[in-house]
Amino acid sequence: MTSSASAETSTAFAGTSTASTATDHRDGFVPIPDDLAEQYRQAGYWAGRPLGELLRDAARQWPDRPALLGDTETSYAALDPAADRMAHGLLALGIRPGDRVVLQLPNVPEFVPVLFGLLRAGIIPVLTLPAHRRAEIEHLTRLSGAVAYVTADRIADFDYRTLAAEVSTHVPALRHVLVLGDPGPFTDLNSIPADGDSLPEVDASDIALILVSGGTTGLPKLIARTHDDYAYNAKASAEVCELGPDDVYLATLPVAHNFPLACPGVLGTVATGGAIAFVTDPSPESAFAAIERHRVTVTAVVPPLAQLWCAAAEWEDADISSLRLLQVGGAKLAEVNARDVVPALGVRLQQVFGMAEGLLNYTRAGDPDELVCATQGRPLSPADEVRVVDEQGDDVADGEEGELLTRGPYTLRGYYRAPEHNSRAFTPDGYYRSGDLVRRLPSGHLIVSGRIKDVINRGGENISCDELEEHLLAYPGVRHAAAVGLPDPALGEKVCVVLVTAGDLPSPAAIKAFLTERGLATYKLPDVLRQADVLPVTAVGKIDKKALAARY
Ligand code: OOB
Repeated sequence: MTSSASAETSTAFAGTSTASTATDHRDGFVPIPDDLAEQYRQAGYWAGRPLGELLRDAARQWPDRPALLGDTETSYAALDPAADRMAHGLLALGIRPGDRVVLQLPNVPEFVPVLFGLLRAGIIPVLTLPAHRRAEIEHLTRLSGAVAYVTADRIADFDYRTLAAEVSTHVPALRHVLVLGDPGPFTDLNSIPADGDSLPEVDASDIALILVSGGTTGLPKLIARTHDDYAYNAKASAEVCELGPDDVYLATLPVAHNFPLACPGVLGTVATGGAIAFVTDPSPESAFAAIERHRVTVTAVVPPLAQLWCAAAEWEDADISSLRLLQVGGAKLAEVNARDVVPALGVRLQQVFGMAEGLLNYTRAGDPDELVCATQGRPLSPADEVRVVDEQGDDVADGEEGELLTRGPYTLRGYYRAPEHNSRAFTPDGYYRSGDLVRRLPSGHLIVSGRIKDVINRGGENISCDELEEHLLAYPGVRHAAAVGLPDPALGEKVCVVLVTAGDLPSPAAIKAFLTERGLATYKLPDVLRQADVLPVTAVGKIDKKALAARY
């Protein structure tokens, strides 16, 4: 067995004291200031251990327990050396510690040894989603300065080797393409694992991996997360979800996303010795079958999927009684839909309001139903600092709406290589401006009431899309609702409402009467009403408002 930390072989993976070069991976990284970092260490939030050690520890503590569930089962004792072999193989190709590698894999068990291999080699994965295409992959490859691209041959009917060929042509710095499955003209990922004596020493305060921002405007941004901060993110999340070695986590959302990756997701499950199962298709048919087969206990979904699962529970025969916790987050779960989850699926509901940038909010096991259904949880860490501020940046009282600003032991201080954007996205004292509008209850629970960007400005009147959608969802037969602003010569923007309904589209007059009946201001009533079979969604499954607005 190889050792993960050997002082003699510590090479290019240097701390801040080493002079940086133009390609140094820390160029453009904004660390947490030293004095605060020291406090986080003192308080035990940062354990000073690299993420790769999570798996090492699990293999020591639970060698015979299953780690990965697929067609075959992989124990922790088998997974640990598989990750080492991947690390050695990557280094043997000439990829060095500190180099960036764009990782784009579907939800398959192989994702785990590849991720841990990269982490143990000190190579920094840029975690992209299967739904990303040329524009995003090229942009992320260039911006991160990646030297390699790890992908799959095909996912559904899309051929990623074609995408790899295009990206390689346009980004000459990309030296390697490694493919899981049939490699075509590229390198077979499964042919690279190798033996070796020692792996580089990895500094826990250094960048472990890079997440991609979920922002719905502009090009995606890079979020560099350190070993220290991300290990805390995963472990503290596992604690809140009471994960243990008997749990089976189902990766339903794309695993490269922060939510299924570390909230507590794959990494939190590894940290607590549980097993991980995977589905590439989150539909009730496929996910329920996986839940039954692997006796899944925990999974995470976005609100539209939660709704779909609730409806499907009526007709699907699969036995999903092993599921104890359904985490729902990524977008606002309307209270009416939250109330359906427990009776429809027979699970505990947990709302999760998180962001790749850091801050996570969870409802807790002991919270009364009222808080679980009507709020998006409260901050994970006692060290999370949350401010709710008005347009002038002044704190508002509890219960009042304002923008959520945050900093803390696992929240970024700046996007990677984005100094110009950072000057707007952070306050001078380091708070991240989330762009989310929230109300804070005296208990600390937050209610997401909208997004600064997700507002329609109708002739100077601001309309929160979330608020309008919540009302529309209460209309009988309305399954999904989305409000978007459409350009209007007189008003600037007009309110367009798109509904997915069980039967015929209600008439505009009926909708207006219904909303008026619910006490909604006249200016919030839709100007345009449209019907859709499905709403377009972003890579992680949220309603894609940009695409929707472009449709009408
Ligand atoms: C998660 O992360 P991202 O980075 O894809 O998106 C973050 C944004 C938040 O700023 C907020 O606008 C929205 O998504 N959001 C929610 C929400 N959870 C996220 N809005 C309302 N209610 C919620 N429960 O989406 C994410 C990361 C980790 C865990 C969970 C979600």
